[in-house]
Amino acid sequence: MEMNNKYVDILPEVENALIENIPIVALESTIISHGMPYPKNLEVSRRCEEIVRTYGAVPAVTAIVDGRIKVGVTSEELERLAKSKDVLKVSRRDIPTALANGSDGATTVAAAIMIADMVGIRVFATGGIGGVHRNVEDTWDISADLQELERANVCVVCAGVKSILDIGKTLEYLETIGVQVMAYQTQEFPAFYSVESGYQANYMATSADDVARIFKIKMDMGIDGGILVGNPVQREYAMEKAIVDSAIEQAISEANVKGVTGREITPYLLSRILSLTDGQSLNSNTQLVWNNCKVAAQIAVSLTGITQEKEIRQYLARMPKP
Ligand code: PSU
Ligand code: MN
Repeated sequence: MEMNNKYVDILPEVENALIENIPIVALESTIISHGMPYPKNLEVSRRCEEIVRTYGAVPAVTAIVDGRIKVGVTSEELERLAKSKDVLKVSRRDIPTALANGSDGATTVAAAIMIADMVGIRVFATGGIGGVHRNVEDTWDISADLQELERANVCVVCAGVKSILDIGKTLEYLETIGVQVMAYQTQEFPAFYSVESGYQANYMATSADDVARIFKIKMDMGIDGGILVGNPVQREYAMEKAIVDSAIEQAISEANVKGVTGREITPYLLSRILSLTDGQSLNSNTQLVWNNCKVAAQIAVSLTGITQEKEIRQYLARMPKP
């Protein structure tokens, strides 16, 4: 997808990395503004950036600040996204509205990978992605994250999906839209807080190089769309299934009673699970996000080694300089 840079600010470090073919990992910001409480969210996202750097890539948090799309944020902007109560949750549909109104917006996975694809960033890390909700028959609630994976040429590293969602239906949906789902160094697609979900991934990726070489072939062939890598939480930080399940059941039934729906439901469930597990889930959430940043950076490094990324240079050449 082409983009008009009239609306986009690429941080100089990220722009330089694009020009020089230096590995980059895009990161979302809904997890910062709506997924974790302050100040833990700031601490976690700063560490995400550090980890990406440690493994040889440049981090690029995507967000909207004062109605401008940011690819890479400054330290001050990150702090504002973490602290402010006035940050919209922005998915694909919300981007033009947020820009028109000069809003601050935190990007979901959908918005983040759409933006990454526009500028030519090929690897992205998060905690968990959205998916098909459990009561989809009644609500038709399917996260826009899935459809964006059909379009954006981005490798998405996550720890699977939370069982607030219907994991089986989420995987079926991804199959229907042609998204390759890999489990990283394991057979099963992970379930965020737990290593096992009971569902096999379509492919077991043996290494970052393995993911990168497959992604490169997909790009060489012009097959649009992302690939999804499920990187399980480290066993020592996984949560006991019974504890997670009961917190999730309770959170979902509370949401039903309160009539929480639409864009509010995911943040509502995430924050309820957090308090119902006494913050225990926050620690596991934190660790798995960091682990995903590491693997994403390794994939980005591997991919950069085998790609020319001509299209990135073409994109930058198109951009009118002010
Ligand atoms: N699931 C999680 N943690 C998260 C999210 C989902 O386990 O932080 C966030 C991500 O930003 C994701 C978004 O893109 O919620 C999905 O929201 P929705 O279900 O409204 O599409
Ligand atoms: Mn939804």
